Amino acid sequence: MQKEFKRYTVTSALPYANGPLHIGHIAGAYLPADTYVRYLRGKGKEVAYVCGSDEHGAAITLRAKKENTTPQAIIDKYHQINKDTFKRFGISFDMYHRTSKKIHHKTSQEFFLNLYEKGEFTEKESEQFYDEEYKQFLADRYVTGTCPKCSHPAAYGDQCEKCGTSLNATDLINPISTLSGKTPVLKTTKHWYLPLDKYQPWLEKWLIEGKKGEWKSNVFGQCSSWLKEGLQPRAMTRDLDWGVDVPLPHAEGKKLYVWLDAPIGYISATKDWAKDNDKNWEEYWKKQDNPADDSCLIHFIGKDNIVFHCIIFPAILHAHGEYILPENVPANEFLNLEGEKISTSRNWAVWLHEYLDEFPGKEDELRYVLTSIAPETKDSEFTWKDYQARVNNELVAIFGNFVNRAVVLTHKYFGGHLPAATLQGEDEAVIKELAAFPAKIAESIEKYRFREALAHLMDLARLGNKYLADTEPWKLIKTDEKRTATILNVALQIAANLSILCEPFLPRTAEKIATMLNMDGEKWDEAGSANILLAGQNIEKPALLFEKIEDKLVEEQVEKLKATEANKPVKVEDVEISPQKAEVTFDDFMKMDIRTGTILEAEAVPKSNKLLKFKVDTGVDTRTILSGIAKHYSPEEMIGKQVTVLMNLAPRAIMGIESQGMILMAEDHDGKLRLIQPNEVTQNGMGIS
Ligand code: B3M
Ligand code: ZN
Repeated sequence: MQKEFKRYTVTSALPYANGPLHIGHIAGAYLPADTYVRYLRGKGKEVAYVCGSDEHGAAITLRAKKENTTPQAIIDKYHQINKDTFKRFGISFDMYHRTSKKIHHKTSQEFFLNLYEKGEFTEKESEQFYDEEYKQFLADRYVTGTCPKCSHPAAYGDQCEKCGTSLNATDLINPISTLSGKTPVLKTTKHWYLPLDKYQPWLEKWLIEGKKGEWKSNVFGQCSSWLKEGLQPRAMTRDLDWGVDVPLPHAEGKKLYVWLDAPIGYISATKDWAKDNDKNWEEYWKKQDNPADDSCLIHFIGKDNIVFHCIIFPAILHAHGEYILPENVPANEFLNLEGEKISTSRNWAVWLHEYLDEFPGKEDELRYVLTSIAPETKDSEFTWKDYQARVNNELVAIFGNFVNRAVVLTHKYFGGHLPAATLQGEDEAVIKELAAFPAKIAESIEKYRFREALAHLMDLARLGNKYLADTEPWKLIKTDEKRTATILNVALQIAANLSILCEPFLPRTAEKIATMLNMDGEKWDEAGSANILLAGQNIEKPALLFEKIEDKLVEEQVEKLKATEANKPVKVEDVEISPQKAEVTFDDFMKMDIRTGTILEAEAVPKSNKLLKFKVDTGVDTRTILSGIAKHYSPEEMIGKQVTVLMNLAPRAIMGIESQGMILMAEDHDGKLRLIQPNEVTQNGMGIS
């Protein structure tokens, strides 16, 4: 059962001001939130929808280093770009704040002091990684290494983005400094820790008992697995020169952990919004005397932020005591692009500001497609072909076509005045169906099922189209003007409903229809009725809602994507390149027996979609080797290829077959495998060193 709230505090993850926004960001944390708050506002609820730039942390300082400039220059540049881009796209934040603002520094310091004075932190000296060359302690993104949980080789010092686990830097295996590329040393330093282990029982009760069946299963599942493993204390301070100062004496050079200050950024943003809008920020964040007056707090985020919003920030809010806790955290999974992961460093992305420049006036088309394919329960994929198909076959052919026909025919037969209706059975049946739509769409939105909600909306347009197709007013006009009048009245009432109900999803389209139909600013609760428009009122000339997307336009986009990727030199500091592994000695290396060999036979391994089985002539013998490359090479194309073989790898059985060595491959950062072959064909069994 959905609880009723009169006031909502809705947040979208604060994007780091270290780069522009791409469609993956938008589909994850912004578009669903915007849809949700537009719906709430349509329902007449009080809403504060806040967001802003996250301007602290290694994401900013490392970017500044890469662009050879200052953190301040980076945040100023990207804050402005992202703020403008959101606005152009129609994301309707009440406040787009920034964490560099004074009020934010003050708010997060007060929060820290509140917990400090209550004795909630544990002060502890411990050994932390230190880069001797850069004379800097390393935590978070300053250090990468192998994840102790899932063995991902490029986990960060605070989190593994592959398995989502939150880490302490010293948990990493084979740590490497992002600054110097060297193995860090350990050095003693003092920090203030939040004893998450102490909050574990409380979190279990609040989250596991309280949110089961209510939160999305992808979110709940991640949280319960972390809780099962047991939470560890987590440092809330860092040795850095960029961020919010730790507000304690003798804490020079110490800053608040970015994941402490950033979520408090939601509160700072609300304070600034309230100040300018004659509101009381505390109503939006603090527990009220009567719990029924509490606000409903909802965090929209991407899946990599789950631990911070579902475990750490709630623990902080709870430790403070005066604050409400999130009702829900409807995190989305990731959006892929044209078969590959979106990658900022490789420029494999559709940048929102570029889309807006290149597809002027087509904001709603992108909103439509991104909501239709939203990664709500699992990763999903954007392709330009699919974008084109959805716009052409759904928005143009169904939605736009229906509204356009109703308006055009009204002009043609009734001079642009809404004709009066005399309802019959078939009209009443359609009106009855219409009446069910607002609740159906609302229910899906309230469950954060935006794809489903949008599908219902399209069904309403389909209903309108079917009604016109069944009644054929263009034929009827010749014999029965009165009946035609009724049909166009009902059709335009459906169009008016579409305007109200599509507003959360397609705000510009909603406005266009409302203008065409001379609507009166009707809101959600007025939808479902066939009496929105009044007989006799003016209907404006038809304005085209959507245009067909031509092949050329999407082909150009695919070309652009491929071209930028091919031209892009791979940079070592790009985060997706796994860092250098721990040093080995010459003797270690010489232990490996690597030789040239030729594939004699190749076949797929039954029941495996990864493995190929090879017979390899290694110059010394013919042996069986299994290799997990079936997704990258077919057995046929492997036969006759000369390869490089690690000969003395201990044999091991995979799916009941013994593999006696390893064929060497290069793996790019997206997991594509390529054979390592000698430059020219040589004998088999040649040693490689
Ligand atoms: N700045 C976004 C990210 O992890 C991060 C979100 C903060 S929300 C308080 O990419
Ligand atoms: Zn991991």
